[in-house]
Amino acid sequence: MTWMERHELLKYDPQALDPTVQSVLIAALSYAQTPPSPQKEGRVARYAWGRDYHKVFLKKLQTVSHSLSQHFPNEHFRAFTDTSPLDERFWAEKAGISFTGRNRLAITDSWGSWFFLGEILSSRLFTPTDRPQAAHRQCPSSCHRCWQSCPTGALSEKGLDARRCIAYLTIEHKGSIPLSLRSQLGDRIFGCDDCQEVCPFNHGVPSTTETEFLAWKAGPWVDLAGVLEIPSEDAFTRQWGGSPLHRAGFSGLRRNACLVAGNLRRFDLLPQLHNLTSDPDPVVAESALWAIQILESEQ
Ligand code: B12
Ligand code: SF4
Ligand code: SF4
Repeated sequence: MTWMERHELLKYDPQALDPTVQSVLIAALSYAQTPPSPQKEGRVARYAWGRDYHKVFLKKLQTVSHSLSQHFPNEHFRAFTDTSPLDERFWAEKAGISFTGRNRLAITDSWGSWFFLGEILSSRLFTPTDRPQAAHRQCPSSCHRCWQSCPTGALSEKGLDARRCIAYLTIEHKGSIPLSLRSQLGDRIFGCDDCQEVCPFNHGVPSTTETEFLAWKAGPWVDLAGVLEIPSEDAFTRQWGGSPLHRAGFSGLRRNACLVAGNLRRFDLLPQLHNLTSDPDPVVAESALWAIQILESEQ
């Protein structure tokens, strides 16, 4: 994520991004859903169960932008979610809709942290008409459940060490996952929700009504054999295009599936893993070999 260094100065200064910006309009879109039981294999973080929010949320923000442009024809409005250099949690806090918890996520009273953030950069100066509420809230001083629950110890008083975060390792990281962190992945094939699941603000939160999230593409679990057997990059894109899982890439998703197969002691997947040891992608081949070694040492 070296782009973050390049964006450092822009995170808190929208006018450095676009000198005409006068207001940042912040929006939140819930993706809250409860996982059905029983548990299966290849756990997927909640935000990725349905259609990619970059598409779903951006479309909504663009509709609002378009409508604002019609009301204020001499002004500019640009919509983003996730992809702007701005630190969206910081701006959500400024807007008064949330505070940033010890899990480093934006939290509101009614939605916990199960929501996406997006923004519209506006050349028109909007003046808030109500008083920010949530920005005054904070984590209870005695609560450190998110730190305690993190499987890799990525959270501490220093903040989040992204290099240890399973969300980073399974989604953004290219190449092999460090040996010392592989077993902590457990059954997680894409992303991680542990520091949100334990948060008291996330209990009893109403489900999202967004149909694009409720209609699952990946859903809460992904069949490991299916991922290990994807024959080509084209087949990968056909299956996962439009889902957040596409972000991990053909290499990353198969790498993750190998490690999860090892962690879950999936002896029945040994044939697929053996096939992958001769894969042209060295990261996938090495991850398959790691899983085989774990399984064979226990047979
Ligand atoms: C990069 C990024 C990530 C990275 C880094 C996360 C992070 N906390 O910064 C990774 C890939 C790990 C990640 C993971 C997730 N993300 Co993310 N991510 C972003 C993104 C694109 C940029 C955030 C950013 O600028 N971070 C950098 C700085 C500002 O963050 P910081 O934690 O305050 O930085 C401090 C630490 O890095 C620390 N530090 C620096 N070096 C070191 C070294 C050590 C050793 C330590 C301990 C600390 C440390 O110092 C920094 C300054 O205080 C935003 C979208 C956006 N544009 O804002 C989404 C965003 C924050 N992510 C989001 C989501 C949903 C997630 C996940 C929940 C996905 C999942 N389930 O797997 C996880 C949650 C992990 C967590 N507990 O934060 C949502 C959060 C919504 C909300 N309610 O808050 C956002 C806002 C996207 C969106 N548009 O909705 N994400
Ligand atoms: S997403 Fe998972 S690995 Fe990352 S900080 Fe939260 S609990 Fe830790
Ligand atoms: S688990 Fe506790 S400390 Fe962590 S974000 Fe939630 S309230 Fe804050």
